Amino acid sequence: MKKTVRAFCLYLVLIPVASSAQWVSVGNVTGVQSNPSSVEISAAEVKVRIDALSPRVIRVRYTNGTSAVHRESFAVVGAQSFHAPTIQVQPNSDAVEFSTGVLRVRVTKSPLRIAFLTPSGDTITADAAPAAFQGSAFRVWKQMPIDEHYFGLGDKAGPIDHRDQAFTMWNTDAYGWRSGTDPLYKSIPFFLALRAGAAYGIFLDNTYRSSFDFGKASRDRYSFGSDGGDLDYYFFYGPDPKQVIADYTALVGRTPLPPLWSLGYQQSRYSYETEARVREIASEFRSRHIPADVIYLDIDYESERRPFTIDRTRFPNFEGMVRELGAAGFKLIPIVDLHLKQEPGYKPYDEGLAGDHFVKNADGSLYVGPVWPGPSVFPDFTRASSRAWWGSLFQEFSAMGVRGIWNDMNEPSVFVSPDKTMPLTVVHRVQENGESRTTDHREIHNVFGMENARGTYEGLLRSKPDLRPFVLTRAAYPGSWRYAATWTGDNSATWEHYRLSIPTLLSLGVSGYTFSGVDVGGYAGSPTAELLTRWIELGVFLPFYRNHTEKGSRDQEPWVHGPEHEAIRRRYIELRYRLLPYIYTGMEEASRDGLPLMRPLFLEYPSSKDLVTNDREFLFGRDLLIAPKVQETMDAYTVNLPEGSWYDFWTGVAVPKAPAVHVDPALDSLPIYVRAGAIIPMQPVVQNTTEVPHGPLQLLVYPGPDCRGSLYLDDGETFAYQHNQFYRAEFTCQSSGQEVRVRAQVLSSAFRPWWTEINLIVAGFDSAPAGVTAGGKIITGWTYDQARHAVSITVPAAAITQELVIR
Ligand code: MIG
Repeated sequence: MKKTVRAFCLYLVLIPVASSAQWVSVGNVTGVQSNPSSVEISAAEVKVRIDALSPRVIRVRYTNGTSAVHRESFAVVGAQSFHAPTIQVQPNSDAVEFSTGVLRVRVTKSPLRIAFLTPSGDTITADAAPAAFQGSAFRVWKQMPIDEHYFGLGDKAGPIDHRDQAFTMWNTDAYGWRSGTDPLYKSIPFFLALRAGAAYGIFLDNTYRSSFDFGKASRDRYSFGSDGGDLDYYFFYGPDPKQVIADYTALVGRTPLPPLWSLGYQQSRYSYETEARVREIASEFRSRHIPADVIYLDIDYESERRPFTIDRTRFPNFEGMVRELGAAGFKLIPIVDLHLKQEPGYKPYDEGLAGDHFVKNADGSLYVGPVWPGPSVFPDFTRASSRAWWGSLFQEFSAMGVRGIWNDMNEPSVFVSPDKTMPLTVVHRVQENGESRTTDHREIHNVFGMENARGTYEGLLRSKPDLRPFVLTRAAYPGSWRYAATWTGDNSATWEHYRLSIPTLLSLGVSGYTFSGVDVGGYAGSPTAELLTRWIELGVFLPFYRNHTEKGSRDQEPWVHGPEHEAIRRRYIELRYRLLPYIYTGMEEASRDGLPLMRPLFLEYPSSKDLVTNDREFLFGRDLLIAPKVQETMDAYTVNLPEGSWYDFWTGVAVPKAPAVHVDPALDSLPIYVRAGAIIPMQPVVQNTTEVPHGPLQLLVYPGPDCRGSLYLDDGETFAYQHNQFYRAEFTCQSSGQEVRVRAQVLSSAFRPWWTEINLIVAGFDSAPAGVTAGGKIITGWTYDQARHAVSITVPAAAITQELVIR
């Protein structure tokens, strides 16, 4: 006991929040029990269980008297996808140790500290001090080498490298947020650490208010902890950062393949207030030939802001509007908030009350909080039966042809100060897989929005089981992407926010959130013409591409600043549609490997020291590098191209090597580079995704090392792809001297693609080639483009598997 007290004195210095209550360190190891793939270690104050889920994924759980009960996780869905290794635990006098073959886990005995090591004994990461508890709170400290960088944690707005900063996880409606505002809308307690090219990750599976400190409180240690719940974390070893994200998303789930239309351009505002206005917006897009797939309806379509109602004076023929705009290739996505007006006679309220579906106060009375409709009640989304009831409320919309729903305000946001959410004492019922219990808002707050989106997703799926649902959520916890895409809430129409789009979405991507975007153009305030144009350009390369703005701001549709800006914006939105084969293929890959479409450079080039913290540039998929101008007053700037060769996307010509690429992009030019070795599929422009592209599929071949590309296609909206109804092809190229060979392999052709011809455009020819053969036979009809250094050949779709040789 004496020792524990001494340890406590040490921690009091380290923890500024420590009040009079005592932090109790875990103490010394007193017993060890080994199992086939886990070890249970007893110490003075706790038990620690360490499970090897796979050779590179380790789960660490502490149990102490007051805090941990190890409840079922809201996030973890894929623990069974790993193969647990058999381990041999080697206890010796000062440590307990085992190896998984890929890494070693060493638990020092006096006091209990955990280290993860490489097989050769180098430290990957190690406790800097024993974990400690204070009532229901806990904290873990780990060593922080000076060259280690930290990424992830969800929608944290600021530099992608979180070093020297501290963060809180508490879902918060943060209108007016800016760089450094914390917490924000989402709580993703996962981070990836990178040092000298090697990565590991840690996911703290804890829904309570948690915090992460990467060297703000102390220079040589980082720490994480929570106010309550279990000290239960997962350690993922790379060393490839992609491996870390792949394993983490195998555990907590990945983004399902979204409907193709949800990758198109989307237009929103708070609010398009009448049916006539919605139709007008739709016909503007079509008559101006600006492609678009989705229009959003914000809260003013509702009657008295009551979810699931329609204001019939302003939307007299809502059903007809959905149908007619549907025929014109538009999906309408209504917002449906989770707060239901407390009003007898309002069906969702009456039904929910009768079914006992609402969150209650500790004394058993109904919890009522003020939001848009006035005094409101809230479905108890963690209760499976209440979630199912909520889902059933979407049947009417679904029957009208509504394919997507927007869930806002689900932090949950309540109009009370200062907390802007429910009291921590409200009672939630958790009902899952036969387990049934009650808990309070401290545990449920951070998963409330996820379970709200889940209810919506499952409801849409139940009413139209053949169609992939689309849900947009604002609040999130790990796993939310299984149900919904997300956006970063109420940003502002400023250059700062335009720039922040990049690090914020890169952080989300590293955190597992692939399908995410920002309000293009900015929500609060109104952008200048230049800012909106540049933002629409950048939006082409954000996974979720939606323009949205607040009430009272100026109109923000692509045409509002006159023909010159409109023409540029149209060209970029067209580029988005031309890139859909690449984008859709990328989302299909993400559904299988969990890697984000929008990637920080370090994900592909972990060993390039000078790229580690770069968050002005990013990769879109593996092969496109986007380097926007991020400051209004910036002149020429340097683009940091990673190792290897790169082509300029616009000119098609290889970028001269070093010293550096300087650009000063004019209003109509977003710097885009293509990795030498990429094969990018593109399609002809369409006005929306229901239109069949007219013309050949294009394959842009950029010869270089490791030359490959792939293409995935299906019907774009049903689940038939799960029964092999898809098309998949893989392409490779080989180059030597003035000779390039392109090969294709069709892996599945069960779904019949739209093209009958394929146009290959092969870059990198400084002069016209002598000839082209396909399958050994000389073909004619190819052309050489001097300016682009490119050879263009169009072949019948069926000939794609013949080897093409250009020399
Ligand atoms: O309190 O529905 O972030 O996108 O337009 C504001 C109105 C509520 C906040 C969302 C925003 C939406 C707005 N909502």
